[in-house]
Amino acid sequence: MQTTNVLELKKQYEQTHFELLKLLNEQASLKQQLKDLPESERSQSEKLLLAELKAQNEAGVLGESTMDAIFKAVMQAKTKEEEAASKRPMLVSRAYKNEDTVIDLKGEKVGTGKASFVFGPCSVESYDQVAAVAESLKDKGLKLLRGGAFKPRSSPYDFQGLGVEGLEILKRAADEYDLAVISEIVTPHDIEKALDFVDVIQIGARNAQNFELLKEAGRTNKPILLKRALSGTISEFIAAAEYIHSEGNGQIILCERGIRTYETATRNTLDISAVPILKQETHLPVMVDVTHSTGRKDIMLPCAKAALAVGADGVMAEVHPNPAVALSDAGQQMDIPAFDKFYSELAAFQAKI
Ligand SMILES: [Mn+2]
Repeated sequence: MQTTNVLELKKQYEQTHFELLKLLNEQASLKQQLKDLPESERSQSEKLLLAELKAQNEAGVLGESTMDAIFKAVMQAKTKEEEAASKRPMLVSRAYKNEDTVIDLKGEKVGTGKASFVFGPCSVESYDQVAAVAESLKDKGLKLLRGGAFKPRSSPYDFQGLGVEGLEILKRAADEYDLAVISEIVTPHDIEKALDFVDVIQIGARNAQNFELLKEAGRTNKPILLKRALSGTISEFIAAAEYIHSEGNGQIILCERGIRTYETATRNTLDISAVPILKQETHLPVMVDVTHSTGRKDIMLPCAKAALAVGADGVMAEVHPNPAVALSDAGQQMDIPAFDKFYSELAAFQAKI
């Protein structure tokens, strides 16, 4: 090959790069102008386009899989506008909103840096049972009462909760003792019903990726306490909160409740590092449920202290006036004297940090 010929070929080769880029830009510009048209109406389907392209390229030198790869990359090319949209920070993220979200529950402000406490029985069983715990909360100057009316149990033959009757009991006790109620709702069609009874709707670990339930909760203006899924990663947890926020409700409390690991010494493994990560990544209050994460009364206090030490906005634990006869989680609920001791030691620790 003659030198001049090579120089000419090199020039032509280089020129194709510019032509290709120019064409790609033109294509993106046309796509932008057609953006209000549904994708199916902009051109033939990608499949037909590719088939036609391959037919035209029969005499070409590009290999078939290379053609496929180039075609795919070209079709996925984003305009500046599309690129910016895909990088938009999530509504729950610190990048989107830097200041902490504070949630006011009948005067108890969650997310200010001063920890809040949520206590109550696993399941609502009777008015007297709930009232005994409510009275104990009131004596301590506490404000947040939990109790399960709808119980998503691992077995369908286990106690499923009192349902609406349970919500009525919680509401009555909350009114009488001036408390705010947190209770779990398990199906989208019960959300509206719950609005009359509860101050906070809990979405439990088993439903943390029930996206229709999350969206329905997002369409209310009730604060939501969202638990981490049984085997949920932190990013899945944040995405679940985003499902709620994306529908308009930004009043979300995240609750770390332990994750499933190979460890059997505890019911779940309390992921204490999730607390500072969630505080860093999101602007939402973060609580720690020490009952379901540990499943052990003997280590609940040190774990609750650890939660406060790493910056949790609150601690949740189960209390039952007579745990031995509880219809669910009998082994891990504190009785009232144990609760008194637990709370006084935790409050003393809180005062020191
Ligand atoms: Mn429980």
